[in-house]
Amino acid sequence: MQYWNPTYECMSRDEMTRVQTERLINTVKRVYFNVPFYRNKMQQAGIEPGDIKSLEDLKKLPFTTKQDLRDNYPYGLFAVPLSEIVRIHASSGTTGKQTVVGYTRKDLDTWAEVMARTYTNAGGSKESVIQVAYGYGLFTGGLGAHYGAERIGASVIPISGGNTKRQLQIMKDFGTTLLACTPSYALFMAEEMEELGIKKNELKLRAGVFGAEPWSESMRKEIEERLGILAIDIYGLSEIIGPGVACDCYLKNGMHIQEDHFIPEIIDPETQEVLPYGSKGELVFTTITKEGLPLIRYRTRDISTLNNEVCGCGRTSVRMSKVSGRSDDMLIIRGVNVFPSQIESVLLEIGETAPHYLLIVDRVDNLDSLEIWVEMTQNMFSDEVKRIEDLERHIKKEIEGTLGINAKVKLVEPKTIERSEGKAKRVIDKRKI
Ligand code: DLL
Repeated sequence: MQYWNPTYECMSRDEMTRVQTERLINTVKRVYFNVPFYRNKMQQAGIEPGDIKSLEDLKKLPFTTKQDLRDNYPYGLFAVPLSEIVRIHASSGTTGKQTVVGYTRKDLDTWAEVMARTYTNAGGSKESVIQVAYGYGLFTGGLGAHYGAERIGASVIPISGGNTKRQLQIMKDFGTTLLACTPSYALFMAEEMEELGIKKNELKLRAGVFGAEPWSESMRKEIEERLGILAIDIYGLSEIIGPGVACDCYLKNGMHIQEDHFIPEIIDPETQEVLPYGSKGELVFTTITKEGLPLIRYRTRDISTLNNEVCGCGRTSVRMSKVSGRSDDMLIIRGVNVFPSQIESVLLEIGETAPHYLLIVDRVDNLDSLEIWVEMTQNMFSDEVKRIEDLERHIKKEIEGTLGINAKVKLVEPKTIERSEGKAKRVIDKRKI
């Protein structure tokens, strides 16, 4: 089957505008009456729900940011009572506070629907055997990919991330046809495969849906060649629903946005002005069917461009280009979102080092690595080696406990880290993706 839901995926622009307008009007009413945060924001901007009559009016509405979610942690932006929420996920935020998202039963249904479209785009069907190697847990990757795979009737292998040898053994023995994981993990699997002497023609793998982190066209080519598959890019973020907000079709010419659920805009991140199709800028989404956590004009911080030309695959949805960067300093390390400020607050909390640090991110053997350089104080510099090593271990453990990432910590001599007169350079990203 080529489409999962042709009614919506191939809808005419006029019809889509009608659907979006009706859903937008309802969403605005719902947040105004159910979420004090939105009511206050709209009142401050002098807007009432009745002012929103068309898609053109969207730009009158104020933006929502990750900070707003943090300020209303954990449930303050939910538009339904907690008794209606059937699932909670979370993704990392600064200073240890997670961004918490909640789903009603209908939201889970919507999520499975958009993920079903994603798999269908990748050639998946009820005949597929889908290995879900995204992490299961608070991260939306695992369970999001899981329920979408069940929705299309595929046989799902909920293996989660890690244990690569076992992944490959299962892939071979269980006849996996479709792999869902981060692109860097896919490449790592390809490498392990070669090391273990498994040939790609011994596998039944046909396609992969890869996302949760930025990756380039050259990385796509490499994955496709080494695994002998079609590699589909899948985009999403927890705040909007999780994976499935947009995905490639087999033409791989921009990701189709599931516009009957999410309205995209591109803005200039500095002036916040809405930019025309084709311009590069920050992606903004408004959810128009979500019940638990509807978000109005959510600033994703992801840099992309929108294309409204009808695709050769027949889908009429607006497409987004591969994410080319971020308009903030968030890093994605092995699929975990990390803000330098989170690391800074762990260091400050421990308080035994100087307040100068540098994060060195690299990709070794197709896996991201993080090294943290922290300056010692003058006093400590003269300390014995054992005490320094103990502190390195302590910092490493704290970082792992708070952020869930494995980092190499190196205490360096005072004044090693370059000082800056303007914005401090905290990150050296050596990854070539
Ligand atoms: O990463 C959801 C997801 C899971 C998407 C599995 C795709 C596959 P968060 O943890 O909230 O959610 O992180 C969202 O990850 O704002 C982007 O910066 C980045 N991101 C997600 N998909 C892509 C992609 C999930 N295909 C943040 N390309 C987003 C580039 C991506 N960046």
